[in-house]
Amino acid sequence: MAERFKAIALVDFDYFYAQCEELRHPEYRGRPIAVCMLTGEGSGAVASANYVARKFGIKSGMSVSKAKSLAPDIVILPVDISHYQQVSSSIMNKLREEFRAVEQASIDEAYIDLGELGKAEAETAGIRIKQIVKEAGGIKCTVGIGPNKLIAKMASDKAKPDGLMVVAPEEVDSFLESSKLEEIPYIGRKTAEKLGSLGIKTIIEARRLRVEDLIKLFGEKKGIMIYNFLRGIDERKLELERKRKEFEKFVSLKGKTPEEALAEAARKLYERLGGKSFREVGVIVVFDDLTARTRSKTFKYHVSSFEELLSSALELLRSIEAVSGGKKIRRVAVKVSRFEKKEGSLLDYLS
Ligand code: DGT
Ligand code: CA
Ligand code: CA
Repeated sequence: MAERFKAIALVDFDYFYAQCEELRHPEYRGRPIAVCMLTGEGSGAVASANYVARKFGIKSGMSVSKAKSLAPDIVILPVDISHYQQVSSSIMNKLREEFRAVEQASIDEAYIDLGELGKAEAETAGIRIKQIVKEAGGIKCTVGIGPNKLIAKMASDKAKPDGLMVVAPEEVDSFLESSKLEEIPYIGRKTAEKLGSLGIKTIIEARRLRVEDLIKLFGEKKGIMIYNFLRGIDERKLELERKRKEFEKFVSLKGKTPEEALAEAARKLYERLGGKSFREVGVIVVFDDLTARTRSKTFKYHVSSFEELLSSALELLRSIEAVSGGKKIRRVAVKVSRFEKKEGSLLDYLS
């Protein structure tokens, strides 16, 4: 039987901004898409490109004009960060519901502590993570699993897109030996070039350097980190203690009236709050065309009753409906924030 190990997963959403756009613009599917930070008259840089665009050589950071010259047929869309944030937070919330320890590392990445597992169980957990991400946000993702954050991240980078890779402890060495120096996170191109100028081109060659040599080259902190990473050693813990500043709960209508869906969202949210009192309530309404509207209200004092939460949420919903011209509603959410300062409790991050 394969040995069990403390398994860490890194889930990374594939071509995230561009995939969010593909989902709400099915008419562009199959075409090259670049989501861009536009700065003015057609200028700007690519933030995320779908895989069709990547076949033309388009990547993040490239100028829009360069992207257009490589793929004249390309669809250029502006970054709509609040939409991607919304997709991301519904997925992250679902992951937190299912797993005990989740660290959101960026808008499209989270580390998950899976506990002690054998390789086959880790694979099953990875499939489950992909399924949750698909169900919660319609998003394809890649999951890397390893004995620490470093290996999880590298495995996910290697398995992109729509992939899953598990690297068990006994496989770490061969995994690293088949990887390029610049594939180690934080080593990057510049560091790899500096090592290259010293005749060091591979991970195996770099391992011959003493920790003192690496400290001389890169300073103490980075030098030690590189020394460890070259050997697959990474002691970084998941950062779970970051206090949540707000909680939100989305519910899809699916035959319910907006009021019913909102009441359900308020109830589920209230259950997660564990009695915490709050000063701000917000409502998010997502329409059938996937545009969204948000309204919020602030109380003079902290409140903690369900009745107050529900009645203010309903009031906010009505005020949004009053200005939405009868557009059909797809999903609603209730959120609360501005909590009373108290001793941190488990509920601050277990939700
Ligand atoms: P992937 O993971 O290779 O399938 O592709 P992405 O697009 O998900 O790339 P990733 O994971 O490196 O970054 C996640 C999101 O962060 C990406 O969708 C857009 C944003 N982003 C990444 N690189 C840049 C950049 O250079 N500029 C700007 N403005 N945004 C970026
Ligand atoms: Ca990422
Ligand atoms: Ca990504």
